[in-house]
Amino acid sequence: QQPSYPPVSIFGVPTDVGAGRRGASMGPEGLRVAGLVEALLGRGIDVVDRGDLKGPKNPWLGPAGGYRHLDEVVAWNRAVLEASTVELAQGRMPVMLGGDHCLAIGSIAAVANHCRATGKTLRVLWLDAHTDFNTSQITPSGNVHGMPVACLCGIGPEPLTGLGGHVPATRVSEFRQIGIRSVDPDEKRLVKTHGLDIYDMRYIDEVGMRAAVQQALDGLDETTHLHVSFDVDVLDPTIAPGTGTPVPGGINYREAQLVMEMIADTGRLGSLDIVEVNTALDHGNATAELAVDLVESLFGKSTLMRD
Ligand code: HAR
Ligand code: MN
Ligand code: MN
Ligand code: MN
Repeated sequence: QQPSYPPVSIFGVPTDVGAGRRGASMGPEGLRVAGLVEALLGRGIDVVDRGDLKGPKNPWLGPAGGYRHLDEVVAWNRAVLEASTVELAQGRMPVMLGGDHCLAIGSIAAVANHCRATGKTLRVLWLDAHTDFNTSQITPSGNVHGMPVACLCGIGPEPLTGLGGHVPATRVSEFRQIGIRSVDPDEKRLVKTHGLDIYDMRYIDEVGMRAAVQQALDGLDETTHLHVSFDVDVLDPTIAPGTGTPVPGGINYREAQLVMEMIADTGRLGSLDIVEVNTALDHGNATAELAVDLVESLFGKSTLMRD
């Protein structure tokens, strides 16, 4: 039985203000060139590409008060929040094309507000090499793309923690993180203190991706809004080289397909970020093309059985 999907609205968020390397700002166009819209149309999805959101350019400065480009990060996230809020209110599925992962502050704050307004339960599946739970006190870089989960959980600067008007925007218990293999020393302490539910690479090696994803998706029901935040650096750099902070030992092609297929089977996907595609670092457009292939699976394409 194929799950049905709400109509999809795609936005480009061409920014790298939260990142430590330039080039994620070209990610939206890389994903379009790789055929994202056509792939969704091919899945029978009602999809509209609403074009790129607008925001400030990257001033490329060092950290100030523990953050790089905080004002610019806030401005981009306001745009993401507003666009997502409008789409969710219309019963549509916002898909945000990054751009760096700081955009998840806006996209998930919008989804959390939507859940509060409609009585839905939020589950965030965070697919990433990194926990993105840094703060200005402990960040090794000042890059805000290493902080979105902390900000959403109320730990961070007021313009970001309060972006959607409700602090904290989300509870730690609403997150499940898969593919983690790079956590900074103080960040490690913080995620343990807060009890973040993490399925790291060692766990995936030991129990397998199927069991890990089953556990991460446990407890979903018809009231659940599932948000997937897909940082392409969750993938092994040998198959996804086009990203700013590659970490060896990531998930392989079949593991990635399985995650996406298992999410599709739940029928609960309500919103999506595809982030950290850096076309300046890619081999051709391979990383965007792989992301599109995986998104097809996320929208129900499978080899034999179900489509
Ligand atoms: N933990 C490092 C830092 O905070 C690297 C964070 C990298 N984050 C992303 N998104 N690429 O996951 O600087
Ligand atoms: Mn990330
Ligand atoms: Mn990452
Ligand atoms: Mn596929």
